[in-house]
Parts: sequence; C-alpha cells; structure tokens
Amino acid sequence: MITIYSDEHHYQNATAELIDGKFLPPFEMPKRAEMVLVQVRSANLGEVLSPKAFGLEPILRVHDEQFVTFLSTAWEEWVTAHGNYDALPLNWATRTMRQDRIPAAIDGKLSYYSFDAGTPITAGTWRAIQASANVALTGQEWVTNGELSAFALCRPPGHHAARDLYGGYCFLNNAAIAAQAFREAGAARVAVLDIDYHHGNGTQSIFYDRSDVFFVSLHAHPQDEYPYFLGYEDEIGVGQGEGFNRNYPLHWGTDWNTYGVALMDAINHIREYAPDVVVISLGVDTFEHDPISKFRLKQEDYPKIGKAIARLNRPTLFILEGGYAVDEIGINAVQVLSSFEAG
Ligand code: 6XA
Ligand code: ZN
Repeated sequence: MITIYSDEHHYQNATAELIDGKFLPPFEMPKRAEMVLVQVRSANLGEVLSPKAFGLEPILRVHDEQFVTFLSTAWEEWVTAHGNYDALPLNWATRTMRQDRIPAAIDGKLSYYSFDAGTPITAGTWRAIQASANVALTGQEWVTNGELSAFALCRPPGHHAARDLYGGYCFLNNAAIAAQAFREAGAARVAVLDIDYHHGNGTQSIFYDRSDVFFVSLHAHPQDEYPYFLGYEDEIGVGQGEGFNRNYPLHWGTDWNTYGVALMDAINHIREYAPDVVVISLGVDTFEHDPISKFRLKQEDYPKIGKAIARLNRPTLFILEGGYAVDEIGINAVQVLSSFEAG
C-alpha cells in the first residue's frame, strides 16, 4: 500500500495543551506522525510519496470560506494582539447568547470558530493543516486513478472539524475533503467509517443531510467522553440524509468482545450501502494504553480491524486521525493497514 506523507506536519508544534485543568506537553505532537512513518518503513508497507498541492478549492467544497480565511490569518492577528504565544479561545456563545454575529477581535473570532480550548493555533498551524489536506487529497487521487488502497499519513488530524468549526486538534477535515473529492471525481456513493476512539462530530455534521456520503462511527459514548455533544445512536441523518448516518457509542472499558461485534454490524451496513469507495478515519486511540482514552483494544486486535475492512472489498483510503501512545501508534496503525492488504 502506498503512503502519502509530508514533513510539513512539524509546523504544528504547540508549546502546551490545556487538558484536565492543566497545561501539559501536547499529546498531539509531531512525534506521532514520525513514529507512524518509522513503522510504515520498517514493515515495508510500500512506497512513501510526497503530496501534491491542490490549493484551496477542494477545501472550500467542504469548509466555509470565512472560516478558512480565519484559519489563514488567525496567527498574525493573535500575535499583533497578544504576542508570540499559542492562540487559545476562552469563552463561547452557548445557550442564551447570540451566535449570529462574528466578532471583529481575534479573541472573539477564536471563540466563534472553535468548540474547545485544547486546540492551539500556532505560528505554523496554517502551513501544517494545508499540507495535511494535501496528503489526504493525494491519497484520494491515487485511489480514484485505480490504486486499490492508500494511506494518507495526515497530521494534524481532521475528523472533529466541521464546516466552520475547529477543535479536538482538528482544523480542516481531511476525511471529509477526500470524501467530497471522491464524489466530484465520479464516485456515486462514498462510505466514511470512523474508528477513532472519539466521535467524528465534524464529518457527521458535514454530511448529515446527504445520502451520497454514508457516515458510520464507532466511538466512546458521548455521555462519558469528549466531544460530549454529538455521537448518540439516534442521530440517523436528516432530510435526504435520513438513514445515512450511523453511530455506535460504546462505553469506557470496551474491549474486542464488544468492539468486534459493533464493527461487524457497521461493516454489514456499509456493504448494504454498496459504496464505490470507502474512507477510513483511522484513529488508534482505542488502544488499551492510550494516555487520553478508555477503551481496551490490544495490539493483537488491530489486524482484526484491517481484515474486517478488507471484507468490504472496495477501493479504500485510510486517513490517520488520533492515537497518542507514541511508542505503539505506528505499530497499531500499520497492523490495520498490512492486515487489510493481506485481506
Ligand atoms: C480533548 C480530547 C481531544 C481528542 C482528540 C482526538 N482535548 N480526537 O483524538 O479524535
Ligand atoms: Zn481520537
């Protein structure tokens, strides 16, 4: 399987992350992608290719133009206002407040366009997220041109990012941008299977009213876990999209016994949908030793995931999302990929 990778992810390198009431060294760090690349190479997964530059057009097919402009200018505006510190929002337009006005001040704009305070915008964020989207789009182009599968080694991740919202370490939704690009390249139906530990709220919301992209997600139950406000079972899509969104919220402590059953059910529904192409939001923060997650998948479970996805027998684009156990992230991700290929 080919891998698409760019060193530009290093430009997203935050000083600290606000988590559990503390400023800690960021869990979403450059070493994550480095470690995945090490395993891609040592497992001889296949050729490693650099991304092409696709520009803003395919990004704007999914994201709001003002939001993208905000992402491209936020750092400069922040530095002018506050100096050379990572940018974080501090308050939000929640119940009883207005959501129809975009503030002029950078602090207000950060609040308007975000849904958490754990996702720093840094000097290099804009550069890194464009590269990450290009990694996804390059993988998409290879699969459109006949490659049976590809691995987009994306960093920063993307599945929490909605049309005009960032958060959860995500700014541009790489999986959604690729799914939309598949549609425009002629695929009639695209299935997105999100197996990251966290619900892919961004991807769900982007395609919620559409039947041409079927979003299926296995994740920690929003009653227990971030992002808390989306990911329930009764979210089935709306309008034309009704029946084309499927959530499998699973409780803390979930191991392969429960996970495997949910995954098989998800795969069966995707098979019935008969997609032309499958996009996998590949998070491996389901791992038992992940430092921010509470599922109990073991290293030996990741090949089972790859084999289950292979049973769909469809062209497949894998997109890296979360996974914070840096010593094992590469092993677990590449286990999924190589067992998929072995079928
Ligand atoms: C709270 C946790 C962010 C989750 C990021 C993630 N700061 N999403 O892995 O898939
Ligand atoms: Zn995650």
